[in-house]
Amino acid sequence: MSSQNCDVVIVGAGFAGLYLLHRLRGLGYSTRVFEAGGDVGGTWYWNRYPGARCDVESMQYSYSFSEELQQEWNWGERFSAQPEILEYAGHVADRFDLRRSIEFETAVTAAHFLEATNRWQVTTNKGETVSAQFCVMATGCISAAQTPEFDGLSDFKGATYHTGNWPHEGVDFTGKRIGVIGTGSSGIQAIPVLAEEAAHVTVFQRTPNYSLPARNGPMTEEYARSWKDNYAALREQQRQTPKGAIGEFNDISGLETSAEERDTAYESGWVKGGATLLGSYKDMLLDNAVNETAAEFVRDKIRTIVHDADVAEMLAAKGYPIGTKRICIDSGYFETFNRDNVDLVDINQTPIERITATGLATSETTFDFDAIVFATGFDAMTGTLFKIDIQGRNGAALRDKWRDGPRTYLGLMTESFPNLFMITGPGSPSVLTNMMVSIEQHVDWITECLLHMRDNQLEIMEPVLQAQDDWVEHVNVVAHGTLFPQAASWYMGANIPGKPRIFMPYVGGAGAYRNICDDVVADGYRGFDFQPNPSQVAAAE
Ligand code: N01
Repeated sequence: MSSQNCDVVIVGAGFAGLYLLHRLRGLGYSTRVFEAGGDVGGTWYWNRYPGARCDVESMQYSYSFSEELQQEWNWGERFSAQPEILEYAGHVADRFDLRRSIEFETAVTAAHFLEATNRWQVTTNKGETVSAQFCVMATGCISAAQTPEFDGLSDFKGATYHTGNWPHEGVDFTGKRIGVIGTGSSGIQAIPVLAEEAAHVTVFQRTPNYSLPARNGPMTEEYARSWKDNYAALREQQRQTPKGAIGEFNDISGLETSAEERDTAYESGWVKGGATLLGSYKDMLLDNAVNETAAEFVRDKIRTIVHDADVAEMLAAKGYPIGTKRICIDSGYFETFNRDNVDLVDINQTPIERITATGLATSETTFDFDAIVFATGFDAMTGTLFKIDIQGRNGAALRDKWRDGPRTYLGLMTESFPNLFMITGPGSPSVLTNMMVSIEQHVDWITECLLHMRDNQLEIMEPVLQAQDDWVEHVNVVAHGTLFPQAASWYMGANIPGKPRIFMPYVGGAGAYRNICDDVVADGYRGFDFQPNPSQVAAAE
C-alpha cells in the first residue's frame, strides 16, 4: 500500500485520469488514483449497452500525446464501438504501466480542504483517508446515471437496466418483450440493436430527437494512413477547431444561399454521415431561420424513411433547433420503426402513470414487459461532483456553493476550493467538443500549473472571485448569443427535476478557449491567487 500522504489525488481513471497520472508520474509527483470501477476506461467502462459507439471518428477520438501510441494502434472502424475503445484504454494503461498506481473499486466519498494545513483530506468508501496537496476531479461529465422516480418502480418483477450502468456480462434479450424509456444518444444507439434481438420493443419517447446517420464502416488502410502520416499537423489543426475535431465546416451564412443550394449542402452532409450536416453553415446554431431549413431537411428524411406517416411525424423533432440538444448519430434508428416488432409511444400524449409488477401503465394502455431499459441519461456535469462531499474553505460544501448553478473560472477551478482542479469542468467547452482534445488540454494546463507552483515554492492557488464572476458572465453571454438555450437539454440541466437552468458548458469553441487559457498563463496566471509555502519562505529569509 502506498503512503497516506501524496502530492496529488486523482479521482477517476478514465481518459482524463489516465493521462494525468502518466504526466505527473513522469515529473516525479507522488499520486493516489481512485477509481470506482473495476478497471480503467471511465464512461466506456460503464456504458456497455448494445450499440454503444463513439460519434467522433476513431482517428480523432484518441490520445495525441504519444507519437508511438498513435502510430501503433489500429482502429477497426470509422466510428469505434465501446468494446474497442475500452480495449484502447486498457492498452494505454498497460503500455504506460499505469494500472499499478490505480486503486480500483474504490470510490472517493469526501474531499475536504483543511485550512490548518492547506491540504486536501480525501476519504474513500474503503474507509481510508489520504492527505494531498492537490486534488483533481477526473470524474467525467456524464457519469451519474439517472433513473427517474417513476411510481411503482420497485413493484416491477422483471429486470431493469440503465444504459449508463450496463451489466458487464451482457444481457440476452432473445424472445423477451422490452420497454425502452428515453430517446437520447444512448436510446437511439441501443434501440436498433435491441430490436434485432428481442421479441418486441416498445419505445417510450418524451422528446423526439434529431439524429443523423453515422455511415459507419470498416476503417480502410488508406484512411488510417492519411491520418498517421500527418498526425503532427492534423492534431495541431484539431486543437484549434471549435469542436476539437476536423470536419467539413462551411464558413458562409445559410442566409446567403438559395433553397436549392441548401438542400444540396444538406444532402451532401447526410450522405457523408456523422455530424457533417451541422457544419453546412456558420450560422447554423446562431440563426433560427437557417437552422429551421436544416431541421426541416432532417424531418423530411424521417418522413421518407419511416413508412407509417403517423409514426414518422411522432419521430420528427419540432419545437427546438437542430443541434441544441446533443445531436444524435445513429445506425438505422429511424428504419427500426418499420419493423413489425417495434412500437413507439408518445408519452406527451399518453403519459407514463406508473411502473407495474408486470410492465408499465400509461394514461391509455397497460404494457407487459420482461425487461425495462432506462435510457434516461445522466445528472450531467455537476451530478458526479455532488455525489462526493466536497468542502472548501470554512467547510463550505460545493453543493451549497453551486446551488444556483456551477460557478468556475475557466471550468478548471472554483473560488474557495484551493488546489482543487476539475478536468473538463462546467464552464469549459468539454461536452461540446471531442473530449479527447479537451481532456489533453486540461491535463497539460494543470500539469504546467503544478510545475509553476513547484518551481516558485507556491503552496496554494485559487481563482479570484471577480475573475470567476467575469468568466461565468462570459460563458452565459456567449451561450445566449446562440440558439442553444432554446432547448430543454441536459446542457441546461433541464433533464433533472429541480436542477437550475444554466447553460453549463462553454460554447466559445475549443480552439478559442485554449487560446484564452494560454493567455491567462502568459499573463502571469491572470485571475488566480497564489500563496507561497511558508516553510520555504522562512528558509529563504
Ligand atoms: O441521455 P439523454 P443519453 N420520462 O439525456 C428521456 C453522451 N453519449 O444517455 O429529451 C421519460 O440525452 C429524455 O427525454 P427528454 C452524449 O453526450 C454519447 O441518451 O428529456 N423520458 C431523453 O429522451 C449524450 O447527449 C454517445 O424529454 C425521460 C432520454 O431519456 C449524453 O451522453 C453515446 C425521463 C435521455 O437522453 C447523454 O445521452 C451515448 C422521464 N422522466 C451518449 N427522463 C456517443 O456516441 C429522461 N427521459 C459518444
